[in-house]
Amino acid sequence: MNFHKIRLVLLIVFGLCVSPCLFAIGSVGETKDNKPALPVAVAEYSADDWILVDRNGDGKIDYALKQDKNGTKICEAFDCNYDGRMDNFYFYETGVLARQEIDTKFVGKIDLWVYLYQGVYISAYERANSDGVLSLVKVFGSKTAAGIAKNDKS
Ligand SMILES: [Ca+2]
Ligand SMILES: [Ca+2]
Repeated sequence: MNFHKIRLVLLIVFGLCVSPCLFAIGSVGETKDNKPALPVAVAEYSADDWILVDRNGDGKIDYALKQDKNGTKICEAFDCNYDGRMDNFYFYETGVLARQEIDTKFVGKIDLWVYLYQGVYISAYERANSDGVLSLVKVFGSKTAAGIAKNDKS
């Protein structure tokens, strides 16, 4: 096995370990499930499983946080426009931000997915139209799992 093949195998293994969600990235024109992975209605968030916060003091929950038994973040949901529906969702892997799903139009459907590398670098994003069809897919760099899969085929 030559150096390039060993490097490719190591990069793929690293990518699989760091951010498996990146392999969910689609392509323009492909239908994307634009339903949020978490409930939209703030009433569906139970204080048994979530830390609930009323950020603006109007008596309605608008932030929810789920942690594991060690206090590591698993996911967060925000109601950014305080209309009773969560519209901004953060998903963590081993406590590191891996993906954000946003309902940018506040209609109860996700239309923007942002994938992160090491919790801070945007490695890719996808945007869907109102029918859930991907209208924009952008993948950045070659240090991400998606970039390796896309660019490094040696
Ligand atoms: Ca509130
Ligand atoms: Ca909302």
